[in-house]
Amino acid sequence: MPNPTHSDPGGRPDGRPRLTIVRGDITEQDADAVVNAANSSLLGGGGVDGAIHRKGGPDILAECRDLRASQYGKGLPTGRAVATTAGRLPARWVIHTVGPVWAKNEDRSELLASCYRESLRVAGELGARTVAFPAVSTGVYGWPLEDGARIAVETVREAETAVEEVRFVLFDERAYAAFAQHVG
Ligand code: AR6
Repeated sequence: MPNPTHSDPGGRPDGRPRLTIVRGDITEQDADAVVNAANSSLLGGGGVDGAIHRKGGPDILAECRDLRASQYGKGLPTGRAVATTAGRLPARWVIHTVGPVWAKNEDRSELLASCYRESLRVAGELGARTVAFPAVSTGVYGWPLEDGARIAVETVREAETAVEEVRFVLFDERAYAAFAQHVG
């Protein structure tokens, strides 16, 4: 019988990514791909999006404009993800995903889960082995942190992907604590 550790050099016999959490800045992550909490215009904004474009430089925005012109004239739909190169960031790619805006009277959890699933799908297509995620939708888009952390971890944990490591990069202690409840 083949030894499973030989057929799975990444050490993932169950086909699930390893989950880690760190406190830090997504723009400083040494990962193959970093995920951007973008908006559907793909033209930048505040929070993670602003930081990525500021530190990554103009090439990222130029690629986003090309994507708009070629495929997403009406905007990238919520829950979807698309990749560009990463400009001056240490990563190779930026995967832009559009989280849902929190709505008190409507359950949009599936759209938030879709951001994580779709980002991992795109990462897998690119051949990325390590992917760093921010806590999508929990800033400007108002998603309650504890719930956002639960959805993020559950979704990634259930994902079948060739990605070997998923790193959640949390900007502050509160976000780190919310994710720590689910990872570990
Ligand atoms: N590294 C890691 N996490 C960060 C960083 C950083 N550099 N900066 C902020 N966070 P947000 P959203 C945390 O607002 O809620 C933009 O304008 C932050 O504390 O970046 O999905 C876009 O253009 C929060 O926990 O994304 C959209 O219009 C989390 O990252 C809109 O904001 C997400 O906060 C998207 O809103």
